[in-house]
Amino acid sequence: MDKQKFSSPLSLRDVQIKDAFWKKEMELVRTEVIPYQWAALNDQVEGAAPSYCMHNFKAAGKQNEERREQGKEFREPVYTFRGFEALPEDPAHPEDDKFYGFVFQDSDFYKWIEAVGYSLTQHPDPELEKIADDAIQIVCAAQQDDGYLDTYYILNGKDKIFSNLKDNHELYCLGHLLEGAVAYYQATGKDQLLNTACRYADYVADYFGPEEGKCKGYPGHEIAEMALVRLYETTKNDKYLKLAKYFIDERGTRPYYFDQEHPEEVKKNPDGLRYEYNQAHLPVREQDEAVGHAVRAVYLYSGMADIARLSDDDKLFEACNTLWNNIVDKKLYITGGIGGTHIGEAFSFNYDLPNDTAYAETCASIGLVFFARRMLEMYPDSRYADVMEQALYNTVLSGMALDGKSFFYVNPLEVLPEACHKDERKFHVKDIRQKWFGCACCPPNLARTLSSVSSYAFTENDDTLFVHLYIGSDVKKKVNGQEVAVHIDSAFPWDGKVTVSVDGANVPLTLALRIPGWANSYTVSADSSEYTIKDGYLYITRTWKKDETLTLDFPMEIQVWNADPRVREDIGKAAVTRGPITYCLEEKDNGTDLHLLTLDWNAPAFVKDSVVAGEPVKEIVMHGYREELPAPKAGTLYRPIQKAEKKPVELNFIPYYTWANRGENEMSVWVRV
Ligand code: FUB
Ligand code: ZN
Repeated sequence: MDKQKFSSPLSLRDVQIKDAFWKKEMELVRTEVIPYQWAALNDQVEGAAPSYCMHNFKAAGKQNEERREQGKEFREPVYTFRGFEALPEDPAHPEDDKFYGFVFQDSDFYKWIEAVGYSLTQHPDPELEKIADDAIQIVCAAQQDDGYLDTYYILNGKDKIFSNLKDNHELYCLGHLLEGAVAYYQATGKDQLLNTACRYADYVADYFGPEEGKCKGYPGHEIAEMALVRLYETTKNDKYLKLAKYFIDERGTRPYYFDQEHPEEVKKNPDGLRYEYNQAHLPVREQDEAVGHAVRAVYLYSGMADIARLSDDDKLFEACNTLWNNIVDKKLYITGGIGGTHIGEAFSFNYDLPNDTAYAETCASIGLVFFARRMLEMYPDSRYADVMEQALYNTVLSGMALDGKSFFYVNPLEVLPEACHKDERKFHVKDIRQKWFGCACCPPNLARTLSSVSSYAFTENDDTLFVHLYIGSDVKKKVNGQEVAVHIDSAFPWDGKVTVSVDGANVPLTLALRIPGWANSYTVSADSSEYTIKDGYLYITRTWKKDETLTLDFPMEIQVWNADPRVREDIGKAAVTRGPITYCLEEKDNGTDLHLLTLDWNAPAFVKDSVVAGEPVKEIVMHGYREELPAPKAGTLYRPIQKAEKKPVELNFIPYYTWANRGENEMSVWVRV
C-alpha cells in the first residue's frame, strides 16, 4: 500500500452541497424524514408499528434514577426472521419500565441523531438542534454508572450482558452510538453524547480484548469495527483502534467464540464451517467469498478496510479486494443492490441473482457505499467509485419515495403485484413503499447516508482533492495552511458536463477527477501534457490562480447490457443504463404483462425529458415488440410451438429509483431481447 495515496473525507462543514439533484434528496431528509422519524421514535405515527425506541431510553433512565436493577426477570426476546423482538402483552398499554421492540431498537435513535448532525452542517436549524439536545439528555440519562449503555439489557437484566453477542446486537448498538455521537459532535461541537459514547466504549474496551481474563468475543452484527475507528480518529485515543483491530483479528478464529454461546450450533454442524451468516466462519484474512447476511458483511468489510489502512496491513487490504471483486464480479445486481436471498437477508451463491425474489436491502447498498469509500481512501481506483455511484443513484435512492414519505426495505428488480400478495416466497417484496417498519433499519440509515453524501463524493490528502462523484458543491480545501475554494457544478445524473472552478490564490493543488467507467469517451479542457491518468482518475496539478476553470464532459449514452450467462435469471434479457442511472420498465408507461415485451436493442433509441411523479428525469424510449396473447381457449395451457405474434411497440424506460411512485404496478429492470 502506498500511504502517499491515502485520503480521507473532508469535514462536512467544509463542503456545501449545491447540486439540484442531491440537494433535493437532502432537503427531503431534512424536512420530511428527520421529523417523521422523530415522531416514529416516539411512537407518534398513527397506523405505524410503534418503535418504543425513546420509550426504552426513558424507561432505562427512570430505572437509573430510582437506582433499581432488574436482574431477576430476564425475558428472552421472541425470535422473528429479522432478529429478536420483545412486544408488550397489551399493545395499547406498554409498561413504562419495560423494554419493547427489537433488541437493536436503540440504534434507531443513534442513526437519527447522526442524520441530524449531518443535516445541521448543511442547514443550521436551532429548533431541530434543541430537539436533538433534549433527546440526548434522555439517552445519556440511561447510561449506567459504569458506562454501560444498552437499554435492552439495562431493562431486562445486566447480569446477562454480552451473553449473546451472536444475535443480540449490543455491539451493533454501540457502533451506531459511536457513529451518531461523532457526527453530532463534529456538526455542533457539543460533546455530551460523545462523552457518553466514549464512556461506553471504554467499558467495552475493558471487557473485550486479547489480555488474560478479558472476553474473546466480537460483534454478531458488525459495525462497531468501523465506528471504533471513527471514534479513534476523532479522539485520537488508540484504545479504540486497538479494540477495533482486536474485533477484526479475532473474528472467525478457532475455537469459534460463538460456539461457547451456542453449543447447539456445534451439534448441528460439528465438522464444517459455522457462522457464515455472521462472516465468522473463517479468520477475515482467509475469507474470499462474500457470504451471509449482506449488511453485516459489507459493514465488516468496511471495518477491515479501515484497519488495513491504519495498520498498513497489505494482507487485510488484499482480503478486502478479493471480497470486493467477488461481490462486483459475481453478486452485484445492475442496480447496485446486494443480497440475492431473503433467507437470512443474505448473499446467495455466485451468480445467483434472482430478480423477483431479490432481497437487495437498502441498508446493504448503503454498506456497499461505505465499503467502496474506504477502499478509495486507500487506493483511488475508479472501479470502487463506479460501484459506489451505481449503488447510490439506484438502490439507495430507490429506498425512499420521491416525496420522502415512504420507504423500501427490499429493492427487487422485477415485481408482479399479484405475486407480492399471493406468493409466500415473495412476501418480503413490496410493490409500494411502506410508511415505517417494525424493524426500521433502512429509513434512518438512508437519512444518515443521504445527508452526508458529500463524504462519499470527495476525499482529500495534503495536496490532492479527489472528486469521486460529480455532485455540485462548494468545497474548502486547505493546502499548506491556505484555504482554496473549489466549486463543482454538474447536472449529473442527467448530463455529463462538469465545471470545476478553483479559486486558488496561487497555491499548488492536485485535482484527481474520476473518469466514470460508463463513459466511453470524455473531454477535458486541459492540454494532455498537463495531466496524467491513473486507475480511472485524471490528475491535474496546477498552481491555481484566482477563478481558474476546468470543464469536463462525459457523454451519457444509452447503454444496453447483458448479464454474464451464468446469471440464469437474466439469460436472453437486457438492461438499460445511461450514465450512472439504471432504468426499468413500469406498467404505468408500458401496459400490463411486461414479460410479453421484447427489446429491439439495435433499433434507434432516444432520450426525452420527462417527469415521474413530479421528479424531472430523462426517460429512454426504445423500440420493441409485444407478444400477443392467444384468444382464451380451454385446454391450451401448452400448445405446439409456433411463431409468436408480435406487434411493434415503444418501450418507455424510467430511472429505477423512481419506480413505484405512481401506485401499485408491474416493474422490470430486465427485458427479453
Ligand atoms: O439486524 C439489524 C438490522 O436489521 C440489519 O442490518 C438489517 O438487515 C435488519 O435485519
Ligand atoms: Zn435495512
